[in-house]
Amino acid sequence: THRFWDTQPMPRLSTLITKDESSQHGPVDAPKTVADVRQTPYPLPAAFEWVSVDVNDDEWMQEIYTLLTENYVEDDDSYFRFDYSIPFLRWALTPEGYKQSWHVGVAIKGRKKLVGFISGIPAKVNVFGTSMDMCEINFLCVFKKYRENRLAPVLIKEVTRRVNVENVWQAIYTAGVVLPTPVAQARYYHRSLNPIKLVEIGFTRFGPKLNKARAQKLYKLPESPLIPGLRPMTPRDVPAVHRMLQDYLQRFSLYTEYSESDIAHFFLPQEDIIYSYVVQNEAGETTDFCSFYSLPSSVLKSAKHNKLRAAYSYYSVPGVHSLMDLFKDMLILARANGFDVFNALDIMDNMTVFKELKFGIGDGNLQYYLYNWRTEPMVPAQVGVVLV
Ligand code: YNC
Repeated sequence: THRFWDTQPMPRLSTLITKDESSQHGPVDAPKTVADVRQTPYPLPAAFEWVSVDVNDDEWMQEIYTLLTENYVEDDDSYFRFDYSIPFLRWALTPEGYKQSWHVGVAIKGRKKLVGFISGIPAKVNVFGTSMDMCEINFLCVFKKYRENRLAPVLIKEVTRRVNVENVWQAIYTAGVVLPTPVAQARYYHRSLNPIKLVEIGFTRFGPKLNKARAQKLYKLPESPLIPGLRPMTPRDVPAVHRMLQDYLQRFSLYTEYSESDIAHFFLPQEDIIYSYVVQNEAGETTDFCSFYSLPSSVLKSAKHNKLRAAYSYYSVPGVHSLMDLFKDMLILARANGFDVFNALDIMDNMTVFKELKFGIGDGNLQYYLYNWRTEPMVPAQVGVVLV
């Protein structure tokens, strides 16, 4: 049982396997209006207070960074912890129409010191043909010392309240843990770019038939991309990328409906944040698109290295070229940009490239959730959403 999650408007866990109640698509809760929403913040322990974090304030941004870099997601054996950079976090938290009130912090009273955080950004999400204004939830974190004190449910209830007062009633989020109730369960795959370092830091192990020299040869990549006309995306490409991505994403059961301003915000290249490329043919037409983002991890148990540079597959749209060829060029570009590993989920059509491009399966799943929306469970190939 889940003391908190059983009180929330989520389908019961049994629906994950049985599909029984799932022919009904719609909200789990009876519809409410803004007037029904609690007007005051939820109470906190006396030592703490709520803050709506101003991400344009460098000191507060540093606080979010410190909280996350010391306390955010680790692997099961604590070899690595995500190390989202400050510019990355700003990028992730400030699409057009973002709301400061959805960047929810718990601070020590009277001090610029965060002990908890959760964020929401607005997103238009399409689920089996129904388009909804939703909130995309990310970066839920509680300082290690204050764990297991039921602070997470308060953060979740408070962000829900602040989303509901804006007349938004659904949310999308992902998590490693299984809670009531995933709409899909995806898996990470990893492609070594710097196999020797990955072994040194405990990310991978050489199998029985692999040693340093063999691994280097196995994972060797060309110096520069192979697709003629592939180049970084520029502001002039925004309308074409918008069109390509929107057309492509419609084939999935779950996807984001991006505005043109979202496309500019989320895809224009920024070093160490987002890498996006288009293919332009000789007639000047933009035919294909691919992108990955940069999310390093702190290396916690190595004397030799303290950072893992990981590239994560974001959105790609094959056109004239195959997804295989686009992924191959992304591997080449990621390696050329100094990344150690290229990660991708088995969502969209990604599964089709993993074997030939020498990706290996990771451990642990990434669960996709919709808050207050009952729908049919999906296989990863139906999922068209990547959350950073
Ligand atoms: C989690 N990841 O099951 P029950 S992902 C949601 N997402 O509740 P306490 C989680 N709930 O089972 P702690 C969760 N992890 O009793 C745990 N829970 O019903 C549930 N880790 O609370 C848990 N970041 O405060 C239990 O636990 C209850 O002190 C226990 O805090 C949890 O960002 C946490 O993995 C995760 O910082 C904050 O362990 C802490 O352990 C931590 O006693 C490392 O909490 C970092 C980490 C999570 C990354 C993410 C997505 C979050 C989604 C939250 C749900 C959003 C709902 C939609 C809201 C908007 C609605 C509208 C409209």
